[in-house]
Order: sequence, then C-alpha cells, then structure tokens
Amino acid sequence: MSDDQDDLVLSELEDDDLVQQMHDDLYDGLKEEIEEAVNILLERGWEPYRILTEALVAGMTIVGKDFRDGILFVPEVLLAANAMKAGMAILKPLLAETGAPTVGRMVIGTVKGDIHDIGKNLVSMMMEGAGFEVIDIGINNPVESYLEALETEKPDILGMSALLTTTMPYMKTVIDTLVQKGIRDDYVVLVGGAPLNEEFGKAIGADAYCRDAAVAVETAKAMMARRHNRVAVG
Ligand code: B1M
Repeated sequence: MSDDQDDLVLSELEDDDLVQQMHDDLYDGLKEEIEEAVNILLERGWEPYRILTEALVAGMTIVGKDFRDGILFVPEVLLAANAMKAGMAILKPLLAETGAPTVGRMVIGTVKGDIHDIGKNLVSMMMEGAGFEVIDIGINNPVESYLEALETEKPDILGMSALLTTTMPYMKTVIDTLVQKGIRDDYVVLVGGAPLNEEFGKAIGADAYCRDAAVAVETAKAMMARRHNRVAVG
C-alpha cells in the first residue's frame, strides 16, 4: 500500500470521491475498505440499492472490462469478487427489510460447469428485497440438483444463471428435462447472465430472459400476477 493510501481517510471524502475510491478499492480487492465505505454511505443516508448499483456493481463492471482485456487475472478478480461480496453482505438484510410479504418462491442456481455467483447472489438479494422467498442452490448445478430442489421446495419460479458461453447451453438441458418429465409448465423459468440475450431465452424455451436483477424482480412479479390470475379464472 502506498503512503498516499495510508493517509486516506474514507470518512473525510465527499460522496462522489468516496464512490470513486470504492471503485478503486474494489479493483484492488480491498475488502475492509469496501465494508467501511458501504457503512459510511449508509450513515450518510444513501439507499442500499443506490450503494449496490452506483458503488459496487459499477465498480465490478470496471473489473470485468480489465479482466476481458487481459489487464487483470483470475486471482485479482477473485479478490475483487470477495470485496464485492463483503459489501453485498452488509446491504443484504437492509434490502430484504424494504420487501413486502412473501409474493412467491424461487429456486435459483448457477448451471453445471459454471462457478460465477455474484450476479446470482445479487438477483437473490433483490428478489428477497421484493418479498420473494429464495432458495439458492449455489453454483455448478447438474440437472439432478435442480430437479431435487424443485421437488422438495415446490417453488413458483426456477431461476438459472450462466456467465460463460460454454455453460449457457446447459440451461436448455435443464428445460428439456422438465419437458420430458411433463413438469415444465409447473414453473416459471427465468434465465440470466451476461452472455445471454432475449433470443437465447426464447430459443431454449425459458419464460423470460432477465438482463439484470431489477428486471428479474419486475419479470417475476409480472409472471406471478399472471399465474394468480390464471388460477383465479381457471
Ligand atoms: Co469469469 N468470466 N471466468 N470469473 N468473470 C467472465 C464471465 C468473462 C466475461 C470475463 C471476460 O473475459 N471478459 C469470461 C467469459 C467469456 C465467455 O464465456 N465468453 C470469464 C471467464 C473466461 C472465466 C474463466 C474461464 C477464466 C479462467 O479460468 N481462465 C473462469 C471460469 C470458471 C468457471 O465458471 N468454470 C472464470 C472465473 C472467474 C472468477 C472465479 C475469477 C470470478 C467469479 C467469482 C464469483 O462469481 N464468485 C470471475 C468473475 C468475477 C468474472 C467477471 C469479471 C464478473 C462477473 C460478475 O460477477 N459480474 C466476468 C466479466 C463480466 O461479466 N463483465 C467474468 C457482476 C454481476 C453483478 O453481473 O454476473 O452479469 P452478472 O449478473 C447480472 C446479470 O447478468 C443478471 O443479473 C445480475 C445482476 O444485475 N443475472 C441474472 C445473472 N444471473 C441471473 C440469473 C437470473 C436473472 C438475472 O435468473 C432469474
């Protein structure tokens, strides 16, 4: 750490500078600094969602670009991810507090071969914040894990996440298996992850592709409303 950074007192920075510093600290994987800065912004009255999007997600986007361009490597990105998770952990209960009573249940997991979980965790947090009960089955899920969770948890929604172009086709394997077993229509299937798009979602037979966590919440709410109407009418 440089002398400059030793001298830096986060609580003395203006909001804009603090957010900028958080982007730098996330980039450098400085977990404790991220935790401290999140708490400072909360004390200053920032909404948890604003901290999440403007400080944490925006900072991770910079990390992602430099990872893509070969400027950052896996160990550095892991440190950044760790710092991001620490910040998210502080915000999680606060986001959940703003939620309404349970509006539905969702099982969510990252597909087989894929260990990326930050986006999935963010979706889980936002869904919980919106009043959904979320059962997170983690990363690297084969079709059997999804089936088991659907069987035991009986959710309304199945959410799948994939961050790699090599793992996203596995979502189709899961959906095809649900079709084969005759249970596809028992669930709303939502998919997301950076390499996906609308067409892909349609092509694999998902109910919707969700660009980000906010879209996932809105889509889930709309789908639940449609489901309830169907049940009421039918
Ligand atoms: Co990975 N990685 N990574 N990585 N990694 C990407 C995805 C990559 C795009 C980087 C790059 O080259 N630019 C690239 C994929 C390229 C491709 O497939 N075309 C890549 C690669 C290549 C790899 C490895 C193969 C690297 C290697 O080993 N050589 C390896 C693969 C490991 C594996 O999975 N088998 C690998 C490893 C890792 C780390 C372990 C170092 C770390 C993951 C740590 C962790 O998750 N615990 C990591 C990270 C952090 C990234 C980047 C930098 C950031 C991902 C992230 O967390 N974004 C990523 C670059 C990027 O995406 N820009 C990259 C922030 C997060 C909030 O966004 O996940 O998109 P995101 O989630 C969003 C939406 O997509 C959506 O909502 C979320 C919130 O708004 N969403 C959903 C996501 N899931 C959803 C599910 C839903 C709904 C919405 O269900 C309803």
